[in-house]
Amino acid sequence: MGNAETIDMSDQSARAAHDGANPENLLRFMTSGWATPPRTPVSPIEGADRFAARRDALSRAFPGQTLIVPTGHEKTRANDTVYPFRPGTDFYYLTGNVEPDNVLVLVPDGDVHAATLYCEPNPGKTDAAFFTDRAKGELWVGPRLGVEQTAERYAIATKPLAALAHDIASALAHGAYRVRRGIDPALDAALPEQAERDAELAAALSEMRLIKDELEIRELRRAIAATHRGFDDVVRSLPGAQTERAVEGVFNLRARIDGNGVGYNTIAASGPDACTLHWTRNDRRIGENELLLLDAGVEAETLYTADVTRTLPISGRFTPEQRTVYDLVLAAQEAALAECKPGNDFLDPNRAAMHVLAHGLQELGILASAEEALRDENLFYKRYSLHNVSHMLGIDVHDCAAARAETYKFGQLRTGMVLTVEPGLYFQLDDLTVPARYRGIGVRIEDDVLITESGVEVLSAAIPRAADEVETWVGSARGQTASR
Ligand SMILES: [Mn+2]
Repeated sequence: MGNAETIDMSDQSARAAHDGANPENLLRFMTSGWATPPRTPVSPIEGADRFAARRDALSRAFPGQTLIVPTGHEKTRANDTVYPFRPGTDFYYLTGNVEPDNVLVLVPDGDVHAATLYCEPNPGKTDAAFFTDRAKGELWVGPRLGVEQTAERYAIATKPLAALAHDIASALAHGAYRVRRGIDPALDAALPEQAERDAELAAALSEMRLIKDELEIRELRRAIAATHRGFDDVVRSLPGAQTERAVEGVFNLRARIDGNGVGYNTIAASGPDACTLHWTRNDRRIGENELLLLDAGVEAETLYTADVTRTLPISGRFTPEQRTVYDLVLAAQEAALAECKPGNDFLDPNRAAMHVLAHGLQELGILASAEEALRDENLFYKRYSLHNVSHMLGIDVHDCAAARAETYKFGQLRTGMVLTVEPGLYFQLDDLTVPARYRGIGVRIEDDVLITESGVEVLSAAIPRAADEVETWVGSARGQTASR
């Protein structure tokens, strides 16, 4: 048994250095004279039964063992300011709950488990903390939902977080446990390491998420539709956009209006910055005849995120070199999409795309021999394409990351999986193996797809993709501005 009794759930920062002290008289004055809050009933979240079904499935996978899944805490940005809170993915998948600090505990109860969500109480204004505690006080950061209302809203038994340490300690006294590590440092420190057992819990949770249900697919569609609006906003702004940062700002505004925000940091890469895969500095001025690679996704209020990339000619017209590279990447994507069907290897779309890219690179005189480049002991095409074309997509942009290789990377595509298909070519400015006229060109085309019984549905198909469509899309925005 660990030293779970010592888990420190107390808050760190009651008062900041620049706050004054509160005299006793003020404390008395502040805690009196408030109306009794109305006890408004809370309606259950949509899909409460699905969250319960997921907890049941997890319970069946680990009979007789205590399972602990925390959501994590707010992270300090500097001193007493914090980043916006993002719930732990697995915790959210099992509860739908979005408040920080909470912990889900499944304790064996006969053949099944009893699930309890530990959360922060809402003491209202009966306790001076409501105005003295900057981190959790109601007047500083807004009220918590509280123990009773959390139970109603999320259709799950609840207890105050203060009871967590004691309850975990007594559960552990009766048997084995597993904890979702890497989310809550205090819990991790209090529970002795058992790397393999805890990794198995993380893998099981990731593998549950490999197949999406109808509600999840609906939320992904919403996130993708919002992302489409964000791309439209960017395209409309392009004639006046002078910097990558302006592009990022336009997309992120849409993400904040239509969802929680972005599902990952927006990549707004102009010109040669597109050759840096995860370019998020976004600090460059955009040149007139350059490409803009925009890799961005809106996260829906339910945390499901899109992940879409388009590469746009700023002027509304691809140069011949840009067009050549673009069409090659598009052909690779089409070849990959044709391999997206149930029963195929997860890696089949990647193999198809790399075959097309390697042969295209040979035609451009960049690779001496595509067949040589494709051999396992060479993989020379990777110098220009760098990454595989697919990853799972869901609550996390790189979803199901803890799944075992045999169920994900070396597994098969199955109906209900949602993944990206995103080939790219990146010709670095200083790459002497590339003809000078192609250097500094980076192109990625990324769509989000659902594996269906009959093959594949491209969920992001409404966002212009073929080179002519992209030119029309960007060009029409330029036309409107020119007539201003
Ligand atoms: Mn992606």
